[in-house]
Amino acid sequence: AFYYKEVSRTFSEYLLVPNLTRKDCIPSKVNLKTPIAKFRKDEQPPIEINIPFVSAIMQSVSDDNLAIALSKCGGLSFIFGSQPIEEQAEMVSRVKNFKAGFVVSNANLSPDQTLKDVVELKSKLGHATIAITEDGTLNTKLVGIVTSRDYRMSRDSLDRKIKEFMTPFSKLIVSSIHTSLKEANDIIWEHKLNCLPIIDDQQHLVYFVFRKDYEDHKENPLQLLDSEKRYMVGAGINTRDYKDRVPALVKAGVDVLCVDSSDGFSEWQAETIKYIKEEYKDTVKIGGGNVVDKEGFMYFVEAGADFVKVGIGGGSICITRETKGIGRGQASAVIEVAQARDDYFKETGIYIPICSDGGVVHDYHTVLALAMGADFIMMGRYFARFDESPAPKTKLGNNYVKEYWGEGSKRARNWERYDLGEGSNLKFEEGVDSYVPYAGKLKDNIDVTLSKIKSTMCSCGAISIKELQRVARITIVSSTSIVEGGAHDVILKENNY
Ligand code: MZP
Repeated sequence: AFYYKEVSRTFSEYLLVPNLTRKDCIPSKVNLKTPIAKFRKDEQPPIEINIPFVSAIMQSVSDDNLAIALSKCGGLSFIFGSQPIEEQAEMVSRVKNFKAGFVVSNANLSPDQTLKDVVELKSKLGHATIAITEDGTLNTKLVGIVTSRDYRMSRDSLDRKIKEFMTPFSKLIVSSIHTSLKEANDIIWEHKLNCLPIIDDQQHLVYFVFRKDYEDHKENPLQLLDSEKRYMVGAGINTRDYKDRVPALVKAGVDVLCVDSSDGFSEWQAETIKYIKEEYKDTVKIGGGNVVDKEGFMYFVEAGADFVKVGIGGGSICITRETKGIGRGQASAVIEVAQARDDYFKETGIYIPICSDGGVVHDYHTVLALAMGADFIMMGRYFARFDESPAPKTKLGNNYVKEYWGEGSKRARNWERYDLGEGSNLKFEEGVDSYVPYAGKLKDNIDVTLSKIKSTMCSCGAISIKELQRVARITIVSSTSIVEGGAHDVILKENNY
Protein backbone atom coordinates (compact mmCIF):
# COMPACT_ATOMS: atom_id res chain seq x y z
CA ALA A 1 0.00 0.00 0.00
CA PHE A 2 0.96 3.60 -0.49
CA TYR A 3 1.10 5.70 2.67
CA TYR A 4 0.53 9.44 2.59
CA LYS A 5 3.09 11.37 4.60
CA GLU A 6 0.64 14.13 5.50
CA VAL A 7 -2.23 13.86 7.90
CA SER A 8 -5.71 14.25 6.36
CA ARG A 9 -6.97 17.64 7.59
CA THR A 10 -10.27 19.48 7.88
CA PHE A 11 -11.00 23.21 7.65
CA SER A 12 -11.24 23.59 11.43
CA GLU A 13 -7.54 22.77 11.71
CA TYR A 14 -6.52 25.97 9.91
CA LEU A 15 -6.65 29.71 10.39
CA LEU A 16 -5.77 32.65 8.17
CA VAL A 17 -3.02 34.96 9.38
CA PRO A 18 -3.90 38.59 8.54
CA ASN A 19 -1.85 40.57 6.01
CA LEU A 20 -1.54 44.33 5.76
CA THR A 21 -4.97 45.80 5.00
CA ARG A 22 -4.49 48.49 2.38
CA LYS A 23 -6.77 51.52 2.49
CA ASP A 24 -8.42 50.44 -0.75
CA CYS A 25 -9.19 47.07 0.76
CA ILE A 26 -12.72 47.66 1.98
CA PRO A 27 -15.65 45.23 1.97
CA SER A 28 -17.65 47.19 -0.61
CA LYS A 29 -14.77 46.78 -3.07
CA VAL A 30 -14.54 43.01 -2.68
CA ASN A 31 -15.53 41.20 -5.86
CA LEU A 32 -16.63 37.59 -5.36
CA LYS A 33 -17.27 36.79 -9.02
CA THR A 34 -15.91 33.37 -9.92
CA PRO A 35 -15.76 31.03 -12.93
CA ILE A 36 -17.58 27.70 -12.88
CA ALA A 37 -16.57 26.28 -16.25
CA LYS A 38 -13.23 25.88 -17.96
CA PHE A 39 -11.63 28.56 -20.09
CA ARG A 40 -8.36 29.37 -21.78
CA LYS A 41 -5.87 31.95 -20.58
CA ASP A 42 -6.78 35.37 -22.00
CA GLU A 43 -10.35 34.27 -22.65
CA GLN A 44 -13.43 35.22 -20.66
CA PRO A 45 -14.88 32.32 -18.62
CA PRO A 46 -18.06 31.09 -20.34
CA ILE A 47 -20.04 30.98 -17.08
CA GLU A 48 -19.44 32.93 -13.91
CA ILE A 49 -21.44 33.37 -10.74
CA ASN A 50 -21.41 36.53 -8.65
CA ILE A 51 -20.93 34.80 -5.31
CA PRO A 52 -18.96 31.57 -4.93
CA PHE A 53 -21.82 29.47 -3.54
CA VAL A 54 -23.74 26.65 -5.13
CA SER A 55 -26.36 24.52 -3.43
CA ALA A 56 -25.99 20.74 -3.13
CA ILE A 57 -27.53 18.25 -5.54
CA MET A 58 -29.92 16.99 -2.89
CA GLN A 59 -33.66 16.40 -2.50
CA SER A 60 -33.72 18.28 0.79
CA VAL A 61 -31.85 21.27 -0.63
CA SER A 62 -32.10 22.19 -4.29
CA ASP A 63 -35.49 22.49 -5.92
CA ASP A 64 -36.68 25.31 -8.18
CA ASN A 65 -37.76 27.49 -5.26
CA LEU A 66 -34.33 27.54 -3.62
CA ALA A 67 -32.70 27.84 -7.05
CA ILE A 68 -34.57 31.07 -7.75
CA ALA A 69 -33.74 32.53 -4.33
CA LEU A 70 -30.04 31.65 -4.65
CA SER A 71 -29.75 32.83 -8.22
CA LYS A 72 -31.25 36.17 -7.17
CA CYS A 73 -28.37 36.49 -4.70
CA GLY A 74 -25.78 35.70 -7.38
CA GLY A 75 -25.18 31.99 -6.69
CA LEU A 76 -26.46 28.85 -8.40
CA SER A 77 -28.34 25.69 -7.47
CA PHE A 78 -27.92 22.25 -8.92
CA ILE A 79 -31.44 20.82 -9.02
CA PHE A 80 -31.42 17.31 -7.54
CA GLY A 81 -31.30 14.46 -10.03
CA SER A 82 -32.83 11.74 -7.86
CA GLN A 83 -36.30 12.27 -9.34
CA PRO A 84 -38.02 11.40 -12.61
CA ILE A 85 -36.56 13.14 -15.66
CA GLU A 86 -39.74 15.09 -16.48
CA GLU A 87 -40.03 16.44 -12.93
CA GLN A 88 -36.43 17.59 -12.84
CA ALA A 89 -36.74 19.21 -16.27
CA GLU A 90 -39.95 20.89 -15.11
CA MET A 91 -38.07 22.39 -12.12
CA VAL A 92 -35.33 23.66 -14.41
CA SER A 93 -37.83 25.22 -16.75
CA ARG A 94 -39.68 26.86 -13.85
CA VAL A 95 -36.43 28.59 -12.86
CA LYS A 96 -35.65 29.61 -16.41
CA ASN A 97 -39.16 30.90 -17.04
CA PHE A 98 -39.54 32.56 -13.68
CA LYS A 99 -40.37 36.21 -14.04
CA ALA A 100 -39.37 38.42 -11.22
CA GLY A 101 -42.49 40.43 -11.88
CA PHE A 102 -46.10 39.46 -12.07
CA VAL A 103 -48.18 37.97 -14.82
CA VAL A 104 -51.75 38.45 -15.76
CA SER A 105 -53.73 35.33 -15.31
CA ASN A 106 -56.69 34.78 -17.51
CA ALA A 107 -59.30 35.70 -14.98
CA ASN A 108 -62.26 35.60 -17.33
CA LEU A 109 -63.91 38.38 -15.44
CA SER A 110 -66.95 40.03 -16.78
CA PRO A 111 -66.94 43.82 -16.91
CA ASP A 112 -69.34 44.24 -14.03
CA GLN A 113 -67.29 42.27 -11.51
CA THR A 114 -65.84 44.29 -8.69
CA LEU A 115 -63.19 44.23 -6.05
CA LYS A 116 -65.40 42.05 -3.88
CA ASP A 117 -65.30 39.34 -6.55
CA VAL A 118 -61.53 39.60 -6.68
CA VAL A 119 -61.27 39.14 -2.95
CA GLU A 120 -63.41 36.03 -3.21
CA LEU A 121 -61.40 34.73 -6.11
CA LYS A 122 -58.24 35.44 -4.19
CA SER A 123 -59.25 33.19 -1.34
CA LYS A 124 -60.35 30.49 -3.77
CA LEU A 125 -57.04 30.56 -5.63
CA GLY A 126 -55.15 30.43 -2.36
CA HIS A 127 -52.63 33.00 -3.41
CA ALA A 128 -52.65 36.73 -3.61
CA THR A 129 -53.94 38.55 -6.62
CA ILE A 130 -54.44 42.13 -7.47
CA ALA A 131 -57.02 43.60 -9.73
CA ILE A 132 -56.20 46.01 -12.49
CA THR A 133 -59.06 48.21 -13.45
CA GLU A 134 -59.65 50.50 -16.32
CA ASP A 135 -59.39 53.74 -14.46
CA GLY A 136 -56.83 52.78 -11.87
CA THR A 137 -59.07 52.43 -8.86
CA LEU A 138 -59.83 49.08 -7.43
CA ASN A 139 -63.57 49.33 -7.25
CA THR A 140 -64.60 49.79 -10.82
CA LYS A 141 -64.54 47.75 -13.99
CA LEU A 142 -62.05 44.87 -13.83
CA VAL A 143 -59.75 44.28 -16.72
CA GLY A 144 -57.50 41.54 -15.46
CA ILE A 145 -55.78 40.05 -12.49
CA VAL A 146 -52.09 40.09 -11.73
CA THR A 147 -50.92 36.96 -10.00
CA SER A 148 -47.53 36.05 -8.67
CA ARG A 149 -45.90 33.10 -10.38
CA ASP A 150 -44.38 32.05 -7.13
CA TYR A 151 -47.25 29.97 -5.83
CA ARG A 152 -45.37 28.64 -2.84
CA MET A 153 -44.66 32.05 -1.43
CA SER A 154 -46.49 32.60 1.83
CA ARG A 155 -49.61 34.75 1.75
CA ASP A 156 -47.94 37.39 3.91
CA SER A 157 -44.85 37.82 1.79
CA LEU A 158 -46.91 37.77 -1.37
CA ASP A 159 -49.17 40.50 -0.06
CA ARG A 160 -46.09 42.51 0.90
CA LYS A 161 -44.64 42.06 -2.57
CA ILE A 162 -47.82 43.09 -4.21
CA LYS A 163 -47.90 46.22 -2.12
CA GLU A 164 -44.33 47.02 -3.17
CA PHE A 165 -45.23 46.33 -6.76
CA MET A 166 -48.34 48.45 -6.70
CA THR A 167 -46.98 51.48 -4.88
CA PRO A 168 -45.43 53.20 -7.89
CA PHE A 169 -48.45 52.29 -9.93
CA SER A 170 -51.05 53.48 -7.52
CA LYS A 171 -52.74 55.32 -10.31
CA LEU A 172 -53.01 53.01 -13.21
CA ILE A 173 -54.23 53.22 -16.70
CA VAL A 174 -54.32 49.91 -18.41
CA SER A 175 -54.15 49.64 -22.09
CA SER A 176 -54.92 46.29 -23.56
CA ILE A 177 -52.58 45.61 -26.46
CA HIS A 178 -51.96 42.12 -27.76
CA THR A 179 -48.54 41.86 -29.28
CA SER A 180 -45.29 40.00 -28.75
CA LEU A 181 -42.92 41.05 -26.01
CA LYS A 182 -40.32 42.02 -28.57
CA GLU A 183 -42.72 44.33 -30.35
CA ALA A 184 -43.73 45.71 -26.98
CA ASN A 185 -40.14 46.49 -26.10
CA ASP A 186 -39.68 48.20 -29.45
CA ILE A 187 -42.74 50.35 -28.81
CA ILE A 188 -41.48 51.23 -25.33
CA TRP A 189 -38.11 52.27 -26.72
CA GLU A 190 -39.49 54.16 -29.66
CA HIS A 191 -42.00 56.18 -27.69
CA LYS A 192 -39.92 56.44 -24.52
CA LEU A 193 -42.83 55.13 -22.53
CA ASN A 194 -42.67 54.84 -18.79
CA CYS A 195 -44.67 51.71 -18.34
CA LEU A 196 -44.61 48.12 -17.25
CA PRO A 197 -45.40 45.44 -19.79
CA ILE A 198 -47.29 42.52 -18.33
CA ILE A 199 -46.91 39.28 -20.18
CA ASP A 200 -48.69 35.97 -20.14
CA ASP A 201 -47.21 32.48 -19.92
CA GLN A 202 -46.52 32.39 -23.65
CA GLN A 203 -44.44 35.55 -23.42
CA HIS A 204 -47.16 37.56 -25.11
CA LEU A 205 -47.72 41.05 -23.95
CA VAL A 206 -51.13 41.37 -22.47
CA TYR A 207 -51.11 44.85 -21.04
CA PHE A 208 -49.01 47.90 -20.71
CA VAL A 209 -49.48 49.35 -17.28
CA PHE A 210 -48.83 53.09 -17.34
CA ARG A 211 -48.45 55.43 -14.50
CA LYS A 212 -51.03 58.08 -14.86
CA ASP A 213 -48.37 60.67 -14.29
CA TYR A 214 -45.74 58.94 -16.42
CA GLU A 215 -44.82 62.09 -18.28
CA ASP A 216 -43.48 63.53 -15.04
CA HIS A 217 -41.11 60.64 -14.57
CA LYS A 218 -37.63 60.87 -15.86
CA GLU A 219 -36.48 57.28 -15.35
CA ASN A 220 -35.52 55.06 -18.20
CA PRO A 221 -38.59 53.01 -19.02
CA LEU A 222 -36.48 49.88 -19.26
CA GLN A 223 -35.78 50.07 -15.57
CA LEU A 224 -39.29 48.92 -15.11
CA LEU A 225 -38.70 45.71 -17.08
CA ASP A 226 -37.37 43.49 -13.96
CA SER A 227 -39.41 40.50 -16.09
CA GLU A 228 -36.81 39.97 -18.90
CA LYS A 229 -34.18 38.63 -16.54
CA ARG A 230 -33.49 34.91 -16.62
CA TYR A 231 -32.07 33.10 -13.63
CA MET A 232 -29.19 30.65 -13.88
CA VAL A 233 -29.65 27.06 -12.83
CA GLY A 234 -27.69 23.81 -12.82
CA ALA A 235 -28.79 20.19 -12.52
CA GLY A 236 -27.36 16.91 -11.29
CA ILE A 237 -27.30 13.82 -13.50
CA ASN A 238 -26.26 10.19 -12.99
CA THR A 239 -24.24 7.73 -15.03
CA ARG A 240 -27.27 5.55 -15.85
CA ASP A 241 -30.01 7.46 -17.63
CA TYR A 242 -27.97 10.42 -18.94
CA LYS A 243 -28.81 9.69 -22.59
CA ASP A 244 -32.44 10.50 -21.80
CA ARG A 245 -32.02 12.96 -18.93
CA VAL A 246 -29.53 15.34 -20.51
CA PRO A 247 -31.62 16.15 -23.64
CA ALA A 248 -34.63 16.92 -21.41
CA LEU A 249 -32.59 19.20 -19.15
CA VAL A 250 -30.97 20.94 -22.09
CA LYS A 251 -34.37 21.49 -23.66
CA ALA A 252 -35.58 22.98 -20.38
CA GLY A 253 -32.73 25.50 -20.57
CA VAL A 254 -30.28 24.24 -17.95
CA ASP A 255 -27.06 26.31 -17.75
CA VAL A 256 -24.68 23.70 -16.37
CA LEU A 257 -24.75 20.01 -15.45
CA CYS A 258 -22.88 17.95 -12.89
CA VAL A 259 -22.49 14.19 -12.69
CA ASP A 260 -23.37 13.44 -9.11
CA SER A 261 -21.59 10.65 -7.30
CA SER A 262 -20.09 10.14 -3.87
CA ASP A 263 -16.93 8.66 -5.43
CA GLY A 264 -16.58 9.93 -8.98
CA PHE A 265 -13.18 8.48 -9.89
CA SER A 266 -14.78 5.87 -12.12
CA GLU A 267 -14.95 4.80 -15.75
CA TRP A 268 -18.73 5.37 -15.72
CA GLN A 269 -18.25 9.07 -15.06
CA ALA A 270 -15.61 9.46 -17.76
CA GLU A 271 -17.91 7.66 -20.20
CA THR A 272 -20.82 9.95 -19.28
CA ILE A 273 -18.83 13.15 -19.68
CA LYS A 274 -17.25 12.02 -22.96
CA TYR A 275 -20.66 11.12 -24.37
CA ILE A 276 -22.11 14.51 -23.47
CA LYS A 277 -19.13 16.37 -24.89
CA GLU A 278 -19.36 14.39 -28.13
CA GLU A 279 -23.08 14.97 -28.45
CA TYR A 280 -23.21 18.63 -27.51
CA LYS A 281 -19.62 19.84 -27.98
CA ASP A 282 -19.05 22.93 -25.87
CA THR A 283 -22.68 24.05 -25.86
CA VAL A 284 -23.32 22.00 -22.71
CA LYS A 285 -21.17 22.60 -19.66
CA ILE A 286 -20.63 19.59 -17.46
CA GLY A 287 -18.71 19.02 -14.24
CA GLY A 288 -17.89 15.79 -12.49
CA GLY A 289 -16.90 14.45 -9.12
CA ASN A 290 -16.27 13.85 -6.42
CA VAL A 291 -12.53 13.32 -6.17
CA VAL A 292 -9.99 14.03 -3.46
CA ASP A 293 -6.62 13.93 -5.18
CA LYS A 294 -4.57 14.88 -8.21
CA GLU A 295 -5.15 11.55 -9.96
CA GLY A 296 -8.92 11.94 -9.76
CA PHE A 297 -8.71 15.53 -10.98
CA MET A 298 -6.56 14.62 -13.98
CA TYR A 299 -8.89 11.76 -14.87
CA PHE A 300 -11.76 14.25 -15.16
CA VAL A 301 -9.65 16.74 -17.08
CA GLU A 302 -8.89 14.07 -19.67
CA ALA A 303 -12.55 13.12 -19.88
CA GLY A 304 -13.35 16.74 -20.81
CA ALA A 305 -14.99 18.02 -17.60
CA ASP A 306 -15.70 21.75 -17.35
CA PHE A 307 -15.20 21.74 -13.59
CA VAL A 308 -14.27 19.19 -10.94
CA LYS A 309 -15.97 18.72 -7.60
CA VAL A 310 -13.86 17.83 -4.58
CA GLY A 311 -14.77 16.01 -1.37
CA ILE A 312 -15.52 12.53 -0.12
CA GLY A 313 -17.05 11.84 3.26
CA GLY A 314 -17.01 15.38 4.67
CA GLY A 315 -20.72 16.17 4.24
CA SER A 316 -22.63 16.82 7.46
CA ILE A 317 -25.08 13.97 6.74
CA CYS A 318 -22.42 11.66 5.29
CA ILE A 319 -21.31 8.41 6.91
CA THR A 320 -19.29 7.12 3.94
CA ARG A 321 -16.08 7.27 5.95
CA GLU A 322 -17.66 5.23 8.73
CA THR A 323 -19.33 2.67 6.49
CA LYS A 324 -16.76 2.23 3.72
CA GLY A 325 -13.63 3.66 5.25
CA ILE A 326 -12.93 5.88 2.23
CA GLY A 327 -12.47 9.64 2.08
CA ARG A 328 -10.10 12.43 2.91
CA GLY A 329 -10.15 15.50 5.14
CA GLN A 330 -11.78 18.25 3.08
CA ALA A 331 -8.96 20.77 3.48
CA SER A 332 -6.26 18.29 2.41
CA ALA A 333 -8.34 17.27 -0.61
CA VAL A 334 -8.90 20.88 -1.74
CA ILE A 335 -5.24 21.82 -1.27
CA GLU A 336 -3.99 18.91 -3.41
CA VAL A 337 -6.57 19.30 -6.18
CA ALA A 338 -6.05 23.08 -6.34
CA GLN A 339 -2.33 22.49 -6.80
CA ALA A 340 -3.06 20.04 -9.64
CA ARG A 341 -5.42 22.60 -11.24
CA ASP A 342 -2.73 25.31 -11.06
CA ASP A 343 -0.03 23.02 -12.48
CA TYR A 344 -2.32 22.05 -15.33
CA PHE A 345 -3.07 25.70 -16.04
CA LYS A 346 0.66 26.54 -16.13
CA GLU A 347 1.34 23.69 -18.55
CA THR A 348 -1.59 24.17 -20.89
CA GLY A 349 -3.14 27.59 -20.33
CA ILE A 350 -6.45 25.87 -19.61
CA TYR A 351 -8.12 26.73 -16.32
CA ILE A 352 -10.49 24.17 -14.85
CA PRO A 353 -12.42 25.52 -11.85
CA ILE A 354 -12.76 23.32 -8.80
CA CYS A 355 -15.64 23.18 -6.34
CA SER A 356 -15.16 22.30 -2.68
CA ASP A 357 -18.18 20.17 -1.77
CA GLY A 358 -19.33 19.51 1.78
CA GLY A 359 -17.97 19.95 5.27
CA VAL A 360 -18.58 23.68 5.72
CA VAL A 361 -19.64 24.17 9.33
CA HIS A 362 -18.72 27.77 10.07
CA ASP A 363 -18.85 30.71 7.67
CA TYR A 364 -15.10 31.16 7.93
CA HIS A 365 -14.64 27.67 6.43
CA THR A 366 -15.84 29.10 3.13
CA VAL A 367 -13.02 31.70 3.12
CA LEU A 368 -10.52 28.99 3.97
CA ALA A 369 -11.80 26.83 1.11
CA LEU A 370 -11.42 29.76 -1.30
CA ALA A 371 -7.98 30.68 0.06
CA MET A 372 -6.87 27.05 -0.35
CA GLY A 373 -7.80 27.20 -4.02
CA ALA A 374 -11.49 26.39 -4.41
CA ASP A 375 -13.21 28.50 -7.09
CA PHE A 376 -16.63 27.87 -5.60
CA ILE A 377 -18.21 26.00 -2.75
CA MET A 378 -21.11 23.57 -2.67
CA MET A 379 -23.15 23.42 0.52
CA GLY A 380 -26.09 21.34 1.64
CA ARG A 381 -26.60 21.84 5.38
CA TYR A 382 -26.15 25.59 5.03
CA PHE A 383 -29.03 25.93 2.56
CA ALA A 384 -31.29 23.24 4.04
CA ARG A 385 -31.92 25.56 7.02
CA PHE A 386 -33.69 28.25 5.03
CA ASP A 387 -37.34 28.95 4.27
CA GLU A 388 -36.74 28.32 0.58
CA SER A 389 -35.43 24.76 0.90
CA PRO A 390 -37.95 22.04 0.00
CA ALA A 391 -37.57 20.21 3.31
CA PRO A 392 -40.42 20.37 5.82
CA LYS A 393 -40.13 22.77 8.74
CA THR A 394 -41.15 21.37 12.10
CA LYS A 395 -40.83 22.01 15.84
CA LEU A 396 -38.40 20.05 17.96
CA GLY A 397 -38.87 20.91 21.62
CA ASN A 398 -38.98 24.70 21.67
CA ASN A 399 -37.08 25.20 18.46
CA TYR A 400 -37.98 25.22 14.81
CA VAL A 401 -35.96 22.87 12.65
CA LYS A 402 -35.90 21.79 9.00
CA GLU A 403 -35.46 18.20 7.91
CA TYR A 404 -32.23 17.39 6.12
CA TRP A 405 -31.52 13.97 4.68
CA GLY A 406 -28.52 12.66 2.76
CA GLU A 407 -28.74 11.33 -0.77
CA GLY A 408 -27.22 8.13 0.60
CA SER A 409 -29.98 7.67 3.16
CA LYS A 410 -32.85 5.21 2.67
CA ARG A 411 -35.22 8.16 2.50
CA ALA A 412 -33.61 9.58 -0.66
CA ARG A 413 -33.58 6.23 -2.48
CA ASN A 414 -30.83 7.61 -4.71
CA TRP A 415 -29.11 4.36 -5.51
CA GLU A 416 -27.60 5.76 -8.74
CA ARG A 417 -25.31 8.04 -6.73
CA TYR A 418 -23.73 5.05 -5.00
CA ASP A 419 -24.04 2.50 -7.74
CA LEU A 420 -20.95 0.48 -8.57
CA GLY A 421 -22.43 -0.87 -11.75
CA GLU A 422 -24.32 -3.85 -10.42
CA GLY A 423 -27.53 -3.26 -8.66
CA SER A 424 -30.66 -1.25 -8.32
CA ASN A 425 -30.89 -1.23 -4.53
CA LEU A 426 -28.92 0.40 -1.78
CA LYS A 427 -27.27 -2.41 0.15
CA PHE A 428 -26.33 -0.13 3.02
CA GLU A 429 -26.83 3.52 3.85
CA GLU A 430 -24.07 6.11 3.41
CA GLY A 431 -26.10 9.02 4.72
CA VAL A 432 -28.39 9.92 7.59
CA ASP A 433 -31.80 11.54 7.98
CA SER A 434 -31.53 14.52 10.33
CA TYR A 435 -32.72 17.95 11.45
CA VAL A 436 -30.94 21.27 11.09
CA PRO A 437 -31.83 24.45 13.00
CA TYR A 438 -34.27 26.60 11.05
CA ALA A 439 -32.56 29.86 10.11
CA GLY A 440 -35.10 31.99 8.22
CA LYS A 441 -34.69 33.59 4.83
CA LEU A 442 -31.90 32.62 2.47
CA LYS A 443 -31.08 36.20 1.54
CA ASP A 444 -30.77 37.42 5.14
CA ASN A 445 -28.35 34.62 5.99
CA ILE A 446 -26.31 34.92 2.81
CA ASP A 447 -25.90 38.65 3.40
CA VAL A 448 -24.37 37.97 6.82
CA THR A 449 -22.10 35.21 5.49
CA LEU A 450 -20.93 37.39 2.60
CA SER A 451 -20.14 40.30 4.87
CA LYS A 452 -18.02 37.98 7.03
CA ILE A 453 -16.20 36.67 3.94
CA LYS A 454 -15.54 40.18 2.64
CA SER A 455 -14.33 41.33 6.01
CA THR A 456 -11.93 38.37 6.32
CA MET A 457 -10.66 38.98 2.79
CA CYS A 458 -9.91 42.60 3.67
CA SER A 459 -8.00 41.44 6.73
CA CYS A 460 -5.99 39.21 4.41
CA GLY A 461 -5.38 42.13 2.02
CA ALA A 462 -7.44 40.74 -0.87
CA ILE A 463 -10.36 42.13 -2.85
CA SER A 464 -10.86 39.23 -5.24
CA ILE A 465 -10.84 35.46 -4.87
CA LYS A 466 -7.77 35.12 -7.08
CA GLU A 467 -5.93 37.71 -5.01
CA LEU A 468 -6.90 35.88 -1.82
CA GLN A 469 -5.50 32.64 -3.22
CA ARG A 470 -2.26 34.42 -4.06
CA VAL A 471 -1.68 36.30 -0.82
CA ALA A 472 -3.36 34.15 1.86
CA ARG A 473 -1.15 32.90 4.68
CA ILE A 474 -2.59 29.86 6.36
CA THR A 475 -1.52 28.23 9.59
CA ILE A 476 -2.34 24.88 11.16
CA VAL A 477 -3.79 25.28 14.65
CA SER A 478 -3.21 23.11 17.69
CA SER A 479 -6.20 21.72 19.56
CA THR A 480 -5.45 24.01 22.51
CA SER A 481 -5.34 27.09 20.30
CA ILE A 482 -8.78 26.12 18.98
CA VAL A 483 -10.05 26.36 22.57
CA GLU A 484 -8.39 29.78 22.85
CA GLY A 485 -10.29 30.89 19.72
CA GLY A 486 -13.73 30.61 21.30
CA ALA A 487 -15.10 32.45 24.34
CA HIS A 488 -13.21 30.92 27.26
CA ASP A 489 -12.68 31.34 30.95
CA VAL A 490 -15.74 33.52 31.32
CA ILE A 491 -19.24 32.73 32.49
CA LEU A 492 -21.49 33.35 29.50
CA LYS A 493 -24.72 35.24 30.09
CA GLU A 494 -27.93 33.66 28.86
CA ASN A 495 -28.95 34.54 25.30
CA ASN A 496 -25.31 34.79 24.27
CA TYR A 497 -24.86 33.04 20.97
P1 MZP B 1 -22.83 19.59 3.77
O1 MZP B 1 -22.81 20.92 3.12
O2 MZP B 1 -24.17 19.24 4.34
O3 MZP B 1 -21.72 19.39 4.76
O4 MZP B 1 -22.53 18.51 2.62
C1 MZP B 1 -23.29 18.45 1.46
C2 MZP B 1 -22.66 17.45 0.52
O5 MZP B 1 -22.68 16.14 1.10
C3 MZP B 1 -23.38 17.27 -0.79
O6 MZP B 1 -23.09 18.27 -1.73
C4 MZP B 1 -22.93 15.90 -1.25
O7 MZP B 1 -21.70 15.93 -1.93
C5 MZP B 1 -22.71 15.17 0.05
N1 MZP B 1 -23.78 14.21 0.35
C6 MZP B 1 -25.09 14.27 0.04
N2 MZP B 1 -25.72 13.17 0.55
C7 MZP B 1 -24.78 12.45 1.17
C8 MZP B 1 -24.99 11.20 1.88
O8 MZP B 1 -26.11 10.78 2.07
C9 MZP B 1 -23.57 13.10 1.03
N3 MZP B 1 -23.94 10.57 2.29
O9 MZP B 1 -22.45 12.76 1.45
